Amino acid sequence: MITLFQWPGGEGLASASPPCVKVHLTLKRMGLTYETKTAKNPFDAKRASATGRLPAIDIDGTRISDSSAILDALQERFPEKAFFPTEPLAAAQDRVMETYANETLYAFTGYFRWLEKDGARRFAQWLTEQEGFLIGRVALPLLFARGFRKRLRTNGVGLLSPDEVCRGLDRALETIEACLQGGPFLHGRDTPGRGDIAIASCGSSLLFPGGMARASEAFARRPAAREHAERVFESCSTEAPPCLSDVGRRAAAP
Ligand SMILES: N[C@@H](CCC(=O)N[C@@H](CS)C(=O)NCC(=O)O)C(=O)O
Repeated sequence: MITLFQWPGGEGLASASPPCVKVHLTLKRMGLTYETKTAKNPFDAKRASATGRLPAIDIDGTRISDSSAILDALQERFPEKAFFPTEPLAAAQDRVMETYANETLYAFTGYFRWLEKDGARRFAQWLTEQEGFLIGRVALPLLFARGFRKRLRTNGVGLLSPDEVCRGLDRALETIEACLQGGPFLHGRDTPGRGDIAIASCGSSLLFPGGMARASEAFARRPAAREHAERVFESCSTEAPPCLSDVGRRAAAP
């Protein structure tokens, strides 16, 4: 029995949270059956996860928090279904890219959701439409946004201007495209690894909900990175969310 505790999603994306999407895609690619429990507020998350953060997972009664620890546990528990590279150099490159997504791309996602003007307006609008947004007279996710903003400032990304973050995102997408030379997946591989999945999860979250202007512009300039994200979803038997294809359509429009 596998239960995934996650944040809500919508608009064709299983969760608005990149690490939750990462675990979804991994479970799908491994062909494992699981149920999901969706937190509506930080209290639900605190009950579900020792860290108060999601994703968390129950595998045969053991609760694990943190997406990378969850992928390790899945690989250990179901070695015959694991698909990550195991040859030492390829496995190391795969983990480096996963960490790059977890740290760098994830921080950019937070910036566009909580600090950049257009992105924060769209994300707040999406949040207000979610069930459980209000408890009593308090808009919980907005209180919870304070924690995110504080963490972004501590990490340094929250102190940057939108132009600086857009340049950083451009460089990150350029880096991803360089690592895609020679194959459909990172480092010339024919199948996705944990790095591919982590990057596609952050990429789709950067564009979620649809219409995030400046993140979309960055992706429109980097078609190989966007197409890679779509390919990763498909390789995990999951339809890519429209926020990814919309960028491609807009970029192709005269
Ligand atoms: N490194 C963790 C990050 C998990 C994480 O920060 N999740 C966010 C949502 S994307 C969360 O639950 N935040 C709640 C909070 O910070 O209170 C992972 O990969 O699972």
